[in-house]
Amino acid sequence: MEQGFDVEEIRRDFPILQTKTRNGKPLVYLDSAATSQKPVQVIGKIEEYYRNYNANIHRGLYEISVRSTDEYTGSKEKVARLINGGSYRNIIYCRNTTEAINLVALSWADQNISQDDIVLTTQMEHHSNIVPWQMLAKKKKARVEYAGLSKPNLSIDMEDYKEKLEHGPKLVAFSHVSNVLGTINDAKEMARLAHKHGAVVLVDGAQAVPHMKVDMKDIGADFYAFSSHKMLGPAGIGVLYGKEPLLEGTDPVIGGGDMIRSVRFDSCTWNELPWKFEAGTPNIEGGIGLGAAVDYIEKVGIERIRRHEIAMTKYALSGFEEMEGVEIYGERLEKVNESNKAGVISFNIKGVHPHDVASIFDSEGVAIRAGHHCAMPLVTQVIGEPAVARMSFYLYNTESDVDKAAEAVAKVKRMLKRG
Ligand code: C6P
Repeated sequence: MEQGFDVEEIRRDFPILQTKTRNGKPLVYLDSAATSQKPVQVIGKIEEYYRNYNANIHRGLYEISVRSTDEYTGSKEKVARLINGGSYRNIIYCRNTTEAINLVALSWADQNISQDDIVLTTQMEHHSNIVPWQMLAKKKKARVEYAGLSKPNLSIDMEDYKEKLEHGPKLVAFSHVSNVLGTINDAKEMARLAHKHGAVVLVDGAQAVPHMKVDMKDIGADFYAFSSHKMLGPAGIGVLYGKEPLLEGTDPVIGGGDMIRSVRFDSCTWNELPWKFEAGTPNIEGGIGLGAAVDYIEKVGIERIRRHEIAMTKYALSGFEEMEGVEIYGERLEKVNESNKAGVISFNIKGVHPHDVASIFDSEGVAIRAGHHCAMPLVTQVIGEPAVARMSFYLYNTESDVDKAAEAVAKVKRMLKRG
């Protein structure tokens, strides 16, 4: 493996990876696209907060409140640094990617999109980048359009994307990395083209930031959303990055404590960025835990994580593509490279429902996800299956994990394969 990247040493930081499943098998965790495991450094940071400086932020002049405020704001500085996204002022904390996208839908989009306007998205989106736009379109009598995918590799059909841009969308919203196919989209080029047509650009980076170098200045997105729980941090905290002029020009949608500068009986004024979008007491330990997750990722090195995952992905594809009766969706091994495929592989075993596949994997201690992966239009209408099985990798996975998955496929075939 990569020089300076000792997976065994990394695995020792993740207590859950030392555990066994109920039938005594070592846990093989291949579902990091759903949520990642957490290292002791993150768990410990949250405990440190509760043990030593648990206090509300922005509200106390006493020592532990100043400390919690500093740690919380400091975590935003770390997030901003990780994504080259300016400062804490550009980083709004919400619950997750879903809430971050909905925040844009309910604020900027609600305030700027009107009847007959178009929101352009793609056919590979997670529901959280489809449903908010459908809801908005219904309310505003606007329209949602979808850029199609090219076959057979199911990457975004750039010709179709360009053609749909000619319709003049007000907002273009697409995922950086597909949670089903692992496809890495050329976010920079897609944002450049959208901007050329005068659209505002939102990128769903839920599957990108945990796994690869993501640079806001380079990509140029106006809004970018991701979740802490997929990047070694705690659940219940997510990030909306926004460019300052857009955030400044947008009114908040949730009113209450901390989001105001002054309140009178007849009016109020907003607090400065990012606080005007964070009404009420936030998820303080979540923010602080996310900061520790960023520290961990930076210590290992995001480029090294990427190289480890692409090696794992190629290793898995080389085995799975050879298996009789196994169909894989997305880019094939011969075309896979560091810039087009993340560590996500969806597949089906001919004649077997993916839920049965996942159950048999589970009996071997191998955790994978099966279903529509909250991307129902992609799975049912584009791939044309009711569900798919999916394995996904992170920095703590090994070739031995992939071997266990391959053994589980053999077991599925022995037990269930019909025809
Ligand atoms: N995908 C998966 O198993 P939340 O749940 O808000 O943290 O993230 C939503 C989300 C948005 N976009 C993409 C591309 C995603 O992959 C996800 C979450 C998980 O694939 C849970 S459904």
